[in-house]
Amino acid sequence: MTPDLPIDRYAIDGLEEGLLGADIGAELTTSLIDRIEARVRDERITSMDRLTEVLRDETRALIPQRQASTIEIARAKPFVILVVGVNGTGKTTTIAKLAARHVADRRRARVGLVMADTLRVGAREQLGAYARLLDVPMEVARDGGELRAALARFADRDAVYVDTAGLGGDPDEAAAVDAMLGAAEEPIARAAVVSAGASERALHAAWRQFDRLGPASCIVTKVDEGASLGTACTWLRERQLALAWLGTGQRVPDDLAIPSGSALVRWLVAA
Ligand SMILES: Nc1nc2c(ncn2[C@@H]2O[C@H](COP(=O)(O)OP(=O)(O)OP(=O)(O)O)[C@@H](O)[C@H]2O)c(=O)[nH]1
Ligand SMILES: [Mg+2]
Repeated sequence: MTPDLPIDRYAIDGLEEGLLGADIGAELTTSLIDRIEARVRDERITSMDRLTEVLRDETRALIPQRQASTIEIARAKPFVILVVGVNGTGKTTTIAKLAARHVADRRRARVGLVMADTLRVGAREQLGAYARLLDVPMEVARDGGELRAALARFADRDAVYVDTAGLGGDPDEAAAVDAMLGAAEEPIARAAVVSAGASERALHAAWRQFDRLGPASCIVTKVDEGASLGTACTWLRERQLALAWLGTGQRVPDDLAIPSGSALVRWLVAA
């Protein structure tokens, strides 16, 4: 025991080691440990249970929260959310998970799906299969005009999810989504999907695409595949992008988690 730290110094050192070992990176680890140490001192924390709670709180506080604009737009009816991301990150699966949750909601929310990826073979069939399973309507939109028409048909819906083609390295792809959003003439929230396994370099490249689309929130998928959440969390902090959901597996709708402090610690440290 050190005189100024009621909890054993070794417990905090162990925590620091665990965080560094989980690839959280030096910056995130230092911020977390500094904040935890200050609270241990100020609150005279003596139990490991309380230390775990503080770790959860502080981890949650480090990751950007939802921005006000998302809440504003959530009041719109229908709440339209367009999902963007690099190929194969889990956009369509995540939309299915979110739509299924909406449908299962006690309030029996009415959901609509729009497939705006008309390029990839099978994209329409994939979302269509989920639409049939969930018994919700799906529209296809090849451009802004068709998106506007689809949204008009979904005016009675509570929530509409718009799926898009995976963004590659070509900036014109993001420009095409941007043009479609402009032509839709409706308030549309954008959510970015990234995979937890993406490297720092890949996340920065993805941002070059997302930047012009101004996503208000982010969903980090594939946290179950063994990569630490650390790289994605550092990137979210840099971009001040709010973390809305975690994709924790392939099962629809089960494998979707709210990024609570305990979920974040679990997927950060247990990776
Ligand atoms: N382990 C794991 N697999 C996931 C998760 N989310 C999606 N997948 C899988 O990732 C693969 C691609 O998912 P899709 O939803 O088709 O990805 P997408 O971003 O829509 O792909 P494109 O439309 O081709 O760009 C599928 O095999 C999904 O089951 C997740 O959270 N964890
Ligand atoms: Mg897809």
